[in-house]
Amino acid sequence: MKISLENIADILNSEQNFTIVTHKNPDGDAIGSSLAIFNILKILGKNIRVLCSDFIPYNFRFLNNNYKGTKFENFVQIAKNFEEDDEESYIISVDLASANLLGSGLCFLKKKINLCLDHHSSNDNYAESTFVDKKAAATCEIIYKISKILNVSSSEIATCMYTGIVTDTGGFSHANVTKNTHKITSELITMGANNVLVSKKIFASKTLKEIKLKARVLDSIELVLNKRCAFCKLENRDLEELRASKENAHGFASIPREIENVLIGVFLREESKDLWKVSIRTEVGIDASKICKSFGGGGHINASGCLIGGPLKKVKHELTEKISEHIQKFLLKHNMRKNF
Ligand SMILES: [Mn+2]
Repeated sequence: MKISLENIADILNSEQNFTIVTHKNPDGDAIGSSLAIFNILKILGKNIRVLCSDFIPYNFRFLNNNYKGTKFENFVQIAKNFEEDDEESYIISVDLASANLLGSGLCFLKKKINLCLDHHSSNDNYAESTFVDKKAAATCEIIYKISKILNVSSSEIATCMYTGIVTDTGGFSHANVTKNTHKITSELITMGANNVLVSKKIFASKTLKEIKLKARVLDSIELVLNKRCAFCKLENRDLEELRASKENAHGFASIPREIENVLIGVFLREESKDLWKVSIRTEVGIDASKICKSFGGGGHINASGCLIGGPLKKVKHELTEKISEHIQKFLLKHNMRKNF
């Protein structure tokens, strides 16, 4: 069932106990929107907790200064305890396109979500009430609108929302940025968002291990389909050799698309033996979520993901076949030459 922002504000005012959940492998928007709502509801005097199946990457932990409930590091533990908890709670999901993305720690909540706030075009309507704004660059843009209706603001809330927007737009560089995104961002800075701190933590706080992992990713780049598609990868072997963990392996998905003339960039990360996490980034006019959907995944129009099983060679072959169709269609539409 669809719900209006006004009705959402009414619910936040009338309910007392809340649980916020978001997707596994949380990104800046998942964390920013969870904690923005947390801070809003705290001001409204509510009981609230935030749950996530996975740990929060270390470079987002600066946001937990105001998170008095529990430490981020304990999210996984809280999720486990919560299962035995019988306390009535209104459950809100943020930035969660499908209940399957809750991850193993929270899958017991799959059918219990009361309200979903999201901006993914692939949202599959799993919640009792759903508000999806496909034009919003980040879920945090939606949370911002709710905070305006509730007339609640603080610099902590603004910093959380700013984090979600700056990460989901790749530092305001993706095609999802609208004039509204800039308008909201400007108002967030007026509200006291610490934009300098956020940019420093997100774009300039990499560990040496992360930079060395990035070197491996760069070294693996391979161009196919007449240099219109680029692949790169990170294997578990790379992590082992550099004594790095999966936590250090983030922010690589956009790399292959940075190459001139590449229309589709693919980053492959080895999840486990013969299982690859695929991140696809596309040029405007090519639907990444369609490509990923054919492999059981989804996401945004220019940034999507899926999981594909099998040896690397087979996975790359399957992806190349599918990607080739999309590139040919794009080139034809734009009267560009195709040589493959
Ligand atoms: Mn998002």
